[in-house]
Amino acid sequence: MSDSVKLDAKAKAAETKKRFLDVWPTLEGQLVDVLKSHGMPEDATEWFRNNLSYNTPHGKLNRGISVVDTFEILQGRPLSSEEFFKASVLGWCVELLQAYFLVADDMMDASVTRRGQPCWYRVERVGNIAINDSFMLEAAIYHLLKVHFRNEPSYVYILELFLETTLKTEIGQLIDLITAPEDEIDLSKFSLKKHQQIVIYKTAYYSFYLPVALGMRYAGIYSDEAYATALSILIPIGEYFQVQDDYLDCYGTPEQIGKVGTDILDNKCSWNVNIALQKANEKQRKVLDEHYGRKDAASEARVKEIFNELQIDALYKEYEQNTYEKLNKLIDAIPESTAPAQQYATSGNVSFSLL
Ligand code: DMA
Ligand code: MG
Ligand code: MG
Ligand code: MG
Repeated sequence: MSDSVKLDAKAKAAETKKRFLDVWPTLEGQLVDVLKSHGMPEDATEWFRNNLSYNTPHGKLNRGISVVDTFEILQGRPLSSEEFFKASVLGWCVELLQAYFLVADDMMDASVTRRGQPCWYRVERVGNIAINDSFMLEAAIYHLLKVHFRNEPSYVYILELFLETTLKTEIGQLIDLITAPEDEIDLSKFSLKKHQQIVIYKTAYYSFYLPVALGMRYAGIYSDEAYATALSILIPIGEYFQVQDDYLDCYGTPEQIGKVGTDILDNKCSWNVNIALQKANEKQRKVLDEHYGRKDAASEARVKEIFNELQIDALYKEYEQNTYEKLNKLIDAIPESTAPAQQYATSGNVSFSLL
């Protein structure tokens, strides 16, 4: 791509993000109105408004915007304002799904910060109410879908996509959590195979397949083959994305990732520890066995020392380069007949910058 085309793509992406963000206040207002229509007291409506605004619009928004991009690429022309709005509603529903998962995930992972602010359950007066708040973020999805999509031919397909993807993600969270028991640390139970299954279920489906499949459903695509093709490339991209999340849990700065890593303390079957287990000599393995998953900073530091000795960061860079090439090959192998109109694709090569 030439520099000017790249610049155009960047300017267009910034413009789309701005327009996408502009849709949010309308949706937030419609959701808060639900509580008002039930005659709820002011403190309840304000609580729900805070829940929505604290947890929904402050992320990277890649997932939500990806619905809009997919829909526009498939139309092969700029969207009307009505079309942009409706595709954005679907995008915001993906962001609400993400908010719902993250509020719960941060409680389950005992995390401290998210998107550069305290995790919702750690905000004053919230605590365990965050459990119900996460349910309300999920319920918000189905309210918005009913208001905006009930008369669309794609309505049932869209509902199915949200429901089935939610189940997959929850299965993923289940295996993530039971592979990381707090009181029974046994690193011999970890493997890269297990890790792959965890990350595909807990992350890849909802973060990568769901937004694209929603754009396709709304565009009226019915071919099973088209969804299978989308899945065949989006699941490996999602897997790569979660490997990067695992890597950054240890190697990213809080400023960079907006959160403080907890994977070592939490005994998580993460990419880093699986690679370390493959490379460790007997002495290093002993340190990992003794210190991984222990809830103290000194143990965490000992594990990080071993990761550094084993040069996990260099191994990650190698993995990243190989995966980038592999993913581009997978994309290039998709037959032209199933590829969308090229002139509206924002880039020929996928961009894997995920921060
Ligand atoms: C996140 O896995 C998965 C879901 C479904 C939220 P994670 O706990 O590694 O995410 P994070 O590092 O953002 O807490
Ligand atoms: Mg987490
Ligand atoms: Mg988690
Ligand atoms: Mg993580």
